[in-house]
Amino acid sequence: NILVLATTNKGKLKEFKELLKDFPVEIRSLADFGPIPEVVEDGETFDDNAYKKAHFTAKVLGLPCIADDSGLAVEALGGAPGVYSARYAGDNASDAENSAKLLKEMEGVSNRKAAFHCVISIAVPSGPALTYEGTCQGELLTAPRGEDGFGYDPIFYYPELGKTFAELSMAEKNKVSHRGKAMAEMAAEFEQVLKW
Ligand code: ITT
Repeated sequence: NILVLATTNKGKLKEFKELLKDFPVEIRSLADFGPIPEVVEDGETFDDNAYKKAHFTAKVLGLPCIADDSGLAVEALGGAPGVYSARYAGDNASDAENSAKLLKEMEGVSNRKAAFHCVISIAVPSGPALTYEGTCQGELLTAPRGEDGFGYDPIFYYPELGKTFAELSMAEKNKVSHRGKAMAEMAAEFEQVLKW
């Protein structure tokens, strides 16, 4: 059973490899294939984009694919950056630039509530797809803390553990994160996934 991880995000890739390590599948990443056309991520929801990425890549490669669309929704900003999290500070913005822009937008704002969202979609070349989701509530700090993780992890404080996501090991983060929760849902149905 080959399963392709259809993501170009190295942080996600690492977490998925760890989350899937005990599953009866042979993991491949996009780097194992030649260049493939880029997916247009123009959906308005995490669901739309996750499905698009998984469905398109499964068709192109002729293999079952798993894709993740995720992002950070900040309450005081009406849910922004949301589906635009990867390019909040511009099309080729770095993680640090995106976080810096968010901290600037949040200067002087006292409601710091934020939630990570993740939708995972698994698609097979013939078309059908299954989706799973997870969310994780936290608070935005005013300055980054910690070295691990990726994206907005250094400014996302997780009160239950008293640390930012960048101060957690990957195993600790996977236990509580939006992605970990979505994967736990998928794990519960993995028999069904494998029947494809
Ligand atoms: P792929 O589409 O190739 O998977 P991407 O980075 O473009 O890669 P998204 O469109 O789903 O993926 O954007 C998700 C962004 O949300 C990501 O770039 C981070 O900035 C942020 N994000 C998602 N999950 C995160 C996490 O666990 N920790 C920190 N930031 C996260």
